Amino acid sequence: MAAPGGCGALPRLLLLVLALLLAAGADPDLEPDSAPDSNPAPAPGGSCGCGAGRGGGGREAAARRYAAAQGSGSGRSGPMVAIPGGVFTMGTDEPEIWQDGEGPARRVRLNGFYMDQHEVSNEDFERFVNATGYLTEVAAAPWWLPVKGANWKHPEGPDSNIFNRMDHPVLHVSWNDAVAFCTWAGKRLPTEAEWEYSCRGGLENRLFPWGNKLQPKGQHYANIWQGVFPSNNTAEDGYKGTAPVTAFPPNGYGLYNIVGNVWEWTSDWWAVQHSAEEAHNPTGPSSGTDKVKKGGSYMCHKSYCYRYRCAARSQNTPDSSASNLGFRCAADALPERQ
Ligand SMILES: *[C@@H]1O[C@H](CO)[C@@H](O)[C@H](O)[C@H]1NC(C)=O
Ligand SMILES: *[C@@H]1O[C@H](CO)[C@@H](O)[C@H](O)[C@H]1NC(C)=O
Ligand SMILES: [Ca+2]
Ligand SMILES: [Ca+2]
Repeated sequence: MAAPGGCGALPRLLLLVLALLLAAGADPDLEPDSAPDSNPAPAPGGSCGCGAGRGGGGREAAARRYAAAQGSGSGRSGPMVAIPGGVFTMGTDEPEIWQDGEGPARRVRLNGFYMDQHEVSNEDFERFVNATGYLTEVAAAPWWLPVKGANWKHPEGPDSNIFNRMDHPVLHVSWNDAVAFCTWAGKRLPTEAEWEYSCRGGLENRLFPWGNKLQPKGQHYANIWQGVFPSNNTAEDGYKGTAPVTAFPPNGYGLYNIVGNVWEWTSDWWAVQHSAEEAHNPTGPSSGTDKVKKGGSYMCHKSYCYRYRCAARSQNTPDSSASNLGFRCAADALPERQ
């Protein structure tokens, strides 16, 4: 079995691990800290006895919390950029990871909209939690906590904190949490098409937001993984984990870290078949089980997760959260309070 994205030089052991994980249906980008699917085994020793998966109770509770968060505030999160309407080529006819549904290339027409200039930061999210008392899905699932004790305030478990990284992206937030935040801020999640159009920054047919070369003139343009995964993270780009949300040069639309740093939730349901017909403001399938995430993360390397490209995509269930998955919001009009 070939690892997605091509992996000529991978050691045999890593290939074997990959093959096992793929066979087990794990997320192929091999992200060890990623939340499992929506139906993990209950925490060892943790006896909730409820028999529900992580989404059990969570889904309904999240809906309740989301409803509670609605209408409780207007725009109070990071600055937005006006993205001009236009037509662009979404996806690619030269997919690097064909099973992700990167193709076909298709013309998509979008109305103008606004996009957060950067990923939602810990500070942004704390302002939201302070104002609403919102509990994230992970924090609201007590039986889940003993597994690692990780949540947005304690990204690596109970002994960790975010005090010295308030300007880093918020982590361990589910799709439902992201929707709650954007709604509170007077915004919404971007569609996959809006996200990809934003990523391309006005360039056509390029791999990355800045062009086709990963490191023009040797410079790093995104926070990804350098070194041998998973044993040796050399952090050549300056960051072993997340970076501040405004690190690295912005793209043509003035957007930071649109690829790399953390994956970003979009509003679309996941599917891998797409019509080649031109579309106008597409919003994806009307239903599904997973939501589309875009942009790759600080854990991505070409050898196993070549997904820090604008056309690349992956998915998680809406109640999943992970140490490398965040979001940014979009809007049709600027919220009243910036
Ligand atoms: C949230 O509330 C705490 C406690 O009042 C305060 O110290 C902190 O600065 C607030 N955070 C933000 C982002 O406003
Ligand atoms: C990690 O990779 C760097 C650069 O290739 C190398 O200098 C270093 O010795 C490696 N460290 C380990 C623990 O393998
Ligand atoms: Ca890095
Ligand atoms: Ca990102």
